[in-house]
Amino acid sequence: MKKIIVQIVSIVLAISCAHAQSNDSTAEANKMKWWKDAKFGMFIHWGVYSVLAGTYEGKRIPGPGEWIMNTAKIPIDKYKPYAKQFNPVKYDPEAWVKMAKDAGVKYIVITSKHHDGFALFDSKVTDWNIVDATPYGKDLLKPLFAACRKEGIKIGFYYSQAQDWNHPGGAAINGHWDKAQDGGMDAYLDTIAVPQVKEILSNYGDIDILWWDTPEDMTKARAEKFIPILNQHPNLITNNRLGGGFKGDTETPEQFVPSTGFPGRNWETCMTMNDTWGYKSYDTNWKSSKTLIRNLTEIVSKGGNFLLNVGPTAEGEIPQASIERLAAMGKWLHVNKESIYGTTASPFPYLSYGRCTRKGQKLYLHVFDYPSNGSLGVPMTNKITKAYLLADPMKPLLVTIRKENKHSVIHLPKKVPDSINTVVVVEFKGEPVVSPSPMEGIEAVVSSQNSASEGARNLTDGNRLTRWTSANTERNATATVDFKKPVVISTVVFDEPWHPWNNKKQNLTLQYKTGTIWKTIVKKTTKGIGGKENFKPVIAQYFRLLIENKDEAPSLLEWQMYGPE
Ligand code: FHN
Repeated sequence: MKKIIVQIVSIVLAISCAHAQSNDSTAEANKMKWWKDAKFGMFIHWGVYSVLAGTYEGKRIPGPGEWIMNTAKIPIDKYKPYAKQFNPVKYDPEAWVKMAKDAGVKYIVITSKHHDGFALFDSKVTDWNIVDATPYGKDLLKPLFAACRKEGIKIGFYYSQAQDWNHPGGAAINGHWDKAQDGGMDAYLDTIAVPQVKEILSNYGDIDILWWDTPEDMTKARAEKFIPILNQHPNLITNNRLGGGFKGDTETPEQFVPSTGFPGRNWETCMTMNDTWGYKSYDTNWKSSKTLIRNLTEIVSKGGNFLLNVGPTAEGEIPQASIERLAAMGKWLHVNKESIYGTTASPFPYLSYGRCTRKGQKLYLHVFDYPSNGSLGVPMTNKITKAYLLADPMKPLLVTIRKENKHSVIHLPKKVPDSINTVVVVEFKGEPVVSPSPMEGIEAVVSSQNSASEGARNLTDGNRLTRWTSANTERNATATVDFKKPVVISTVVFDEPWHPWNNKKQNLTLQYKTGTIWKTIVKKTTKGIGGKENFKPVIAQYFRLLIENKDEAPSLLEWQMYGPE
């Protein structure tokens, strides 16, 4: 009898746990719904550093503009007076929000306080803020919040919870350089960071995102100081940078697009348009609109969001170069919005000509490299019921079937409709059944492997989450595949297991065998996240990859090759 009662209790417990869990995951999904659909946000880095604009005492200081105090080791009593020149009289938050909205931006995240500890809001816990320390004297976040609400744009505040170079006890990457910075970090968190986070979460109404940054010296106990506040805002989206092991809602790759995205996690690539977040008067290394539109597309095709930065001047103007780029993105999005917002990731691991996004029974093929013969391969076996250009939906495109590689072919107009990214819509039946890669089922013969768990089979298994690593002592590894018969190859893709910040490099050489000679097709130095190369079709049975890593055992997550689609 006792046994039966125990069993019943455990079943009831299991059911209620499962119920609670599904309630939790429903609440989580509801909370993230708008964010997942939004895809495109605008980051704003703005503060006293914008006055210096990259120059201190006549010297151009390297690195990002908002780091100038740390990089140039400016003492507090020399940095603080610059606030007297922070007078953004040209600040027009309504115009900023309108410009962002026209660009297709769905949310804005602004630095409420960056690492220099300066608050852009009317803080009562320190006078190192816009109201008390500057001639401008008015809260900058309040009118931005109001403008965003008016225009239906979501709003988030960035808050540097750990680093603070102007309050005693605040952390500093590379250490303090001014005695006045010394103090207890716990006291700093209790008297400045925690109360300020309460202020930004309650001064204006409910904000949508709280964006932590650089969890330097943040232990679990220190991070926990913020949790009760967060618990009072169940709809607030937070990122993974609080520290102390808190995962938050989003992963935040910075300045790069991860090759695999983050399966099972929401993620957002944040990126600058030039080489700085905060304004630098002489940084003109602007990314082109083409790069930015393609970055947005690539990120969305991998299931992520793009948070693209602008750094306004101390007078309150967004640089013209940023305005132009945002306008170009808006122009492209105006025609192609359906292929970005509310979409999910591509069903195809790779497409030689570009990227793909999906909404229900529609695939959006984003064509970066327009086929010279006008034939666009769709590597899936599903029946395609309709195809057309998103820019010209009334004109159907001819679809034929290429039996030999189970692809459909869309016949495109000869003249390239959009040289940056032509979007072709494909309507199809069923769930996508992707045609196998030519390397599927073929295991590479490698010069060595570290262990069975990082063995050769991981290299070509189609799973970019498993990894092959050569023996510890190896620096020049080889991997060879035998297709058993001649095949046509025109694209190679590599995925690597590192973050670009790890500064890892590998030299990769792809070769094919003709007679007894190995001939080189592609040579590439990768930066830790792999890459893709298209080349003139090569017919061969044997291909090999030479992987040189000068610092450690060569390693790859995946090596795949494809023929023309
Ligand atoms: O140090 C900051 C940097 O200034 C900038 O704010 C970026 C944005 O993601 N975050 C930090 C570096 O990761």
